[in-house]
Amino acid sequence: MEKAKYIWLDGDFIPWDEAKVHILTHTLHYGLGVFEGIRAYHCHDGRTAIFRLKEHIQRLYDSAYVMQVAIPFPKAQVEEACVEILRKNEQKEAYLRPLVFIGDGAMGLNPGDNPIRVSIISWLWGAYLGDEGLIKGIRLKTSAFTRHHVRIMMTKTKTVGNYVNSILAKREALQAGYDEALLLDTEGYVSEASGENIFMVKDGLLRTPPLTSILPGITRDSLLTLARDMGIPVRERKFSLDDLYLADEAFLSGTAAEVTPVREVDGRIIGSGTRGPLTEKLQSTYFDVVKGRNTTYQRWLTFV
Ligand code: PPE
Repeated sequence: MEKAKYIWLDGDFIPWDEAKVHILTHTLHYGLGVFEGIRAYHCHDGRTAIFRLKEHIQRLYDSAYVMQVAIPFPKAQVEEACVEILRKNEQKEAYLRPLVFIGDGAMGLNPGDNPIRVSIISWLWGAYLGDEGLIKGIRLKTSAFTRHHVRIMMTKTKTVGNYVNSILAKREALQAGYDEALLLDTEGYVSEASGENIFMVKDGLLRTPPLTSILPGITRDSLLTLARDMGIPVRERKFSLDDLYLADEAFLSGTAAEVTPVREVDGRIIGSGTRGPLTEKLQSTYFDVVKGRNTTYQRWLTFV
């Protein structure tokens, strides 16, 4: 990763190399922390726009609220810091990572009154699943690990510790020669990938699992809005692996992964084995929106 000049930590911009924490940092030991991933794009007119900043920061505060982690900054200040860090780092395009964590003080499972700390990091992050993946599609493997159950984890939060489940699944997929892992829910229905939501297309119908026990993806929400506005029929309902194997098209959505086509699942070729036509349409519309070429959705952009 290429270093930027500054990192925002607890209200101040400090040099990248000085953004360090103590080894007793509570989150390091027990995994209670919340985070976000946000992208800023270099627009066609030369400006930089952060995509759906308000929604990402709202989800950060929602995650923190559910996990009873009191963020010691007003939302507006964290939003402003996301804008400001891009200016300070002179980045036209970046991935922003706000992270809320519990600092050092008491050890043990009850964090007591350890300080709640907030940082924002910005760095250049290319295509999450590869440039080729964006065009040709990736190979997905169903994981032996099940997605978190709603009585085990707060599945709608972006909690640090939740991602151990994702890491286990991702590594398993990579070790088997696949690009990404698909996780099923505790009933065995398709839920989401290690770091993305999933969509499938069958007979012109766009399908995605409901928000029962998955991360309410902001990219997912954006694509559902775009699809509905384009007149594409959409259904948010559970589906099984055999539904997915028989799909005409499939793709993953996420801030990092953007819209990545899926060309194979567990050895079954999906549709024509390449990026499908509806996937391509949604993908190109998504890129037009985030890069400010499509002005209909300019309400989603925060210009830096
Ligand atoms: N599900 C999971 C489990 C998930 O982590 C993400 C984002 C999504 C769905 C899609 O959410 P959204 O970005 O709001 O559309 N994953 C982030 C983390 C990537 C990482 O490796 O770190 C991301 O895409 O930023």
